[in-house]
Amino acid sequence: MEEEKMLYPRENRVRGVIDLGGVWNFKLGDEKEPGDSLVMGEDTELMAVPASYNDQKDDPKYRNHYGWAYYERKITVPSYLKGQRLVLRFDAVTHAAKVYLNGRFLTAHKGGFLPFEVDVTDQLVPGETAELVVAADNRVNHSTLPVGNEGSTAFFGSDNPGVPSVEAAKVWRKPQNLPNFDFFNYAGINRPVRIYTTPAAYIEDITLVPDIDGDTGVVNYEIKTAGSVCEDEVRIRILDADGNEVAAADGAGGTVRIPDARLWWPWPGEPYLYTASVTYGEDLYEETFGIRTVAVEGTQFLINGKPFYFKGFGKHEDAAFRGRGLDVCLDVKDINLIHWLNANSFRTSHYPYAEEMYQLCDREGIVVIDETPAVGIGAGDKIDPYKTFHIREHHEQVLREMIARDKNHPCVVMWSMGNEPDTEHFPESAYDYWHSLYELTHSLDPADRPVTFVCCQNNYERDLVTRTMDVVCVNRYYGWYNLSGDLDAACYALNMELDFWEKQNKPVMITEYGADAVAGIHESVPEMFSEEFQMEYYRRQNVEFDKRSFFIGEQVWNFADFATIQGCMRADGNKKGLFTRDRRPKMAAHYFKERWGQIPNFEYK
Ligand code: GCB
Repeated sequence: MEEEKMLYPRENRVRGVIDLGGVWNFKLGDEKEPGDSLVMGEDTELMAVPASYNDQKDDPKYRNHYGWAYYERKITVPSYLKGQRLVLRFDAVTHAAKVYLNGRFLTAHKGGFLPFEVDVTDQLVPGETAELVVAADNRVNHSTLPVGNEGSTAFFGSDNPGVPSVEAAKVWRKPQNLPNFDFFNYAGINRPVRIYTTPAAYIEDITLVPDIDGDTGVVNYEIKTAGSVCEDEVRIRILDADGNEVAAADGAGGTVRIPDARLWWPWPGEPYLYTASVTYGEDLYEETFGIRTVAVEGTQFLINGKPFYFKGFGKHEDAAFRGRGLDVCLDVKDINLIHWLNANSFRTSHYPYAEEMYQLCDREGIVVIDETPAVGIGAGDKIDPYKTFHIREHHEQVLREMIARDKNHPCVVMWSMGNEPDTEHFPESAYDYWHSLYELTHSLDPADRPVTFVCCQNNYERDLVTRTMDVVCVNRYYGWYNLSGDLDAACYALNMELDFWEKQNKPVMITEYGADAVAGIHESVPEMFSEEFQMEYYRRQNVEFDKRSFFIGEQVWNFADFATIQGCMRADGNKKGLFTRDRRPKMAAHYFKERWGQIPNFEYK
C-alpha cells in the first residue's frame, strides 16, 4: 500500500516557504485532457489564487464551466536557496489537476480537497524564472468524489417532464455538470500553492499518538526521514506552550512521557497544545499536538474519559466571490461565531477543509468530525452504485490522504467516510462496501479514532451498515422534506425512529436536521421558510432528543446559508443556515445560543 506523507508547509530557521498566491493568468478550456506538454499562450484573463474561478467573472461561461481550466504564472526561486531541496505543494485543486513546468508535464492529482506535492529540486534552478501552468478539471461523474450524475439522473430534476421537455433537453442541453450533491460545484485552485524548502536530508513525516496514564501524558511517536543522514540522528523534544522542554527522546520511533501533562479540552475548557520539535541532521520541523483521548463505550462518546455531547453543525467552505477558496478571515469569524453560539463542534461536510481551519480548531478547542468528499453515492432504486460506479480505489485514496494529513490534530475526534450514500436499495452491497472501508479507515489511523459515515433518511430497517458504525450518525428532515410543516407528525415519526435506534445499543447523533428560512421573513403563525418556523422546528425536535440517554449530539444543517446549483428547490442557494451567507444571525441562532449555553460539554447524557 502506498503511504502518504502530508506535513503542512511551515517556515522555521531551516525551512523556507514561498507563497504563490496572487493574481494568475487564466483561460477556460474544454473537455479535452491536456497531454504531455502545455504552454499557456496569449488571450489570458486575470484570476485570483487561491479562490474558485466561477464567481470572479460575471459571465455564465465561468459560473457553469464544464471541463478543464488553465492557470499560469511565472515563478523565480531566489538564488540564495541554491542547494536546498525544493517542493511544490498544492493544498487543493478541484477536482483533478495536471501541473506543467516550462511546458513539460510534472505531476497529476485526482481529488479536489486534499493536498499533493512534487519535488522540483531538479526542475527549478534558483535564480532563474520558470513558467508554471496548472490545469484543473471540474467535471463530476460516477468515477469522482463527490459524485456527479450522468445522463438523465439529475439531482433536482423534474418528476414529470413530458415529451416536449425531454425532446428540448436533447436538442438544447450541452454537456454539463449535474452534481449529485447540494452545494455549488466551485472549482479551480481553491487553496494555497507554495514552494517550500528542506535540506537534502529531511523529515518526511511525523506521527504523534497521545495517551493518558494517570497524570502523565504519553506520546507514541514515529518519524519518517529521507536523505543520507543516519536515522539515529532523529531527536524529538516536547515543548510546552511557553516553549519549555518537558520531555525528549532520540531515535525515529518510541515513546515520550510528559509528567503532570495538561490535557486538550474542548472550549470552554482549555485546549492546551504542546509542540513536538523534531530535528534530523540539518532539518527541523515543529508539529503542535494535544494530549487527549477519544473512545466509544456503550452508548457514550468519551473525550479524556468523560461522556461528550456534540453541539454544532455541518458547515461548508463557501463565500461570495471566492466560492470555496481559502478565506482565513472568514474561518476566524466562524470560529468566533461558534464560540458566540456556545457550540463545541462541526462536521467538515462534505469534504476535508483547508488545513488552516483544523489548526484554528486545535487552538480554539473546537471538536471536528472529519469527512471525505464521498457524497452522492446513490442513483435511485434501479442502479447499484457499488457495482456500477468506479469509485472504490479513489475512495480508499482519499481516506489515506485525509488521515495522513489530519492524523495529528487533537480537534479531529472521528472520521466520517462519507455522506448519505444509498444503504436502502442495495443493502448487502452497501454493507460490503462501507464495512470494508470502515476496517480500512481504522487500520489507517495510528490513533484509531472512531469511524462512521452519515446515514441518509431512508428505510433504516433495511439498512444493514449504519448500525455497525462506531457512532450512528443520521441526517433527518421530518417536518421539512416529509411531513412538511407538520411538527406534531414530525415529532411522532422522529420518536418512532429513535425507538429503533435505542435498541441498537450505540451512541446516536443527528448530523443534519433543519429547515430553510429566508432571513427577514417573519410570521405570527409559523410556516415554512419563515425564521419562526425554523426556530420552532428545532425547538420541538430538541425536546425529543433531550429525552433519550443514548442520543449524544445535535448538529444542525447548516451553520450558514450557502450556494447550490440553481433549481426549483433552491431560491438563491440553500437557506438552512443559522446565519445568512454574510453571517447575520437568524432567530434560530439566538435560540441555539441560549440552549447550548445551558448544555455542558460533558456528562449531559
Ligand atoms: C442533505 C445533505 C445536504 C443538503 C441537505 C439539504 O441531506 O446531506 O448536503 O444540503 O440535505 O438541505 O437538503
